[in-house]
Amino acid sequence: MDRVFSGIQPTGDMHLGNYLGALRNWVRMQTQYECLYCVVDLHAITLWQEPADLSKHILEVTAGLVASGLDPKTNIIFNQSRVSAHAELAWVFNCVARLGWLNRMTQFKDKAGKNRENASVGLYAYPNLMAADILAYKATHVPVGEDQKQHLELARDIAQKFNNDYGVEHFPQPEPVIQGPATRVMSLRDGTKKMSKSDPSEASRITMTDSADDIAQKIRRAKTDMEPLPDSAKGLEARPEAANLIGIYAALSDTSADAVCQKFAGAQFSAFKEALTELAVASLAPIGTKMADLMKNQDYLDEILIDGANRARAIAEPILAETYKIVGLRR
Ligand code: AQP
Repeated sequence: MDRVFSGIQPTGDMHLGNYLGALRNWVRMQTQYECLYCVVDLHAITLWQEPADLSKHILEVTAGLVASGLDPKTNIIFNQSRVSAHAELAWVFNCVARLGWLNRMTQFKDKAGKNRENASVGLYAYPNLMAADILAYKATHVPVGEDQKQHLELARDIAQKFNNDYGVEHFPQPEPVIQGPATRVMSLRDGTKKMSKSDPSEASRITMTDSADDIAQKIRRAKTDMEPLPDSAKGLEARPEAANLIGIYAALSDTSADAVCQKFAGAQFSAFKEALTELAVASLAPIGTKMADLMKNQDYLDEILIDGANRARAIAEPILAETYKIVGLRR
């Protein structure tokens, strides 16, 4: 049976990259698949999180998922630390994955930076936990942004090595689902850097709780070049900031970058930015308002996470038990 798993870290304010790269696809998939959407709080602590901020962000992200249109009754929405199968299976995978595989992970290199010796072991082993997140449910489809493609490939390698080592067909090969014209939304301040929750510059990202004024100001200040807009997407080559803004417009209006270029061919950025602001506010403001409403009822958000975790556990525990048996940890 087809099953979807995907996760989001409660490391800060959810942004337009999370929305276009992941969330919008999650909402679309909820009618076609059995879906598990996880607030991956164990992943979050691979980098330092202030405890009070972390617990607030877990609820905010939960509110963001529901406000974006995910139904907590039909989908399983929960936070990772409530289901111990994730951590338990991750340990098994720590013993399956090879050091050489993890050494190739670009996200570790980016996040550890120059001070690699001082990075947490958790940050290094992050992809093994991600493989466990997916395979604890034998998920077949994983909707993610472009930045997670390499980790998904590693999850496939782990599933295959486990099956080969033990001579079983236990874990499926999960398929990445990377869809839409904005699978990698870039920073508004630097078109070569991914839009990210942890970028120190607030101006680099549009968050899902930004007011209409904030959105307008951030788009107005977004870095661009001096050329007018081209008449086709080909003209965006070597213009990363222009390509990013056109990609965002295309994703928000459900069209292609080519169609957006045709519409604004020859226009100056000032006019295009006004149109983009209008579109971004129309898409995000209702979600932001709903999130704020949901945050007023934190008991309800806790109930969603507890109920989701109970349902997730019911799927993961038999799969973990079977895994332990295959490995020889149980008779
Ligand atoms: N800029 C992006 N463009 C498209 N998709 C993106 N995603 C993240 N950034 C972009 C996708 O959103 C989902 C959840 O991501 P995450 O929060 O688990 O982790 P991340 O990829 O590390 O996101 P951030 O915002 O950059 O967080 P920090 O700063 O904490 O590392 C994933 O599917 C991701 O692909």
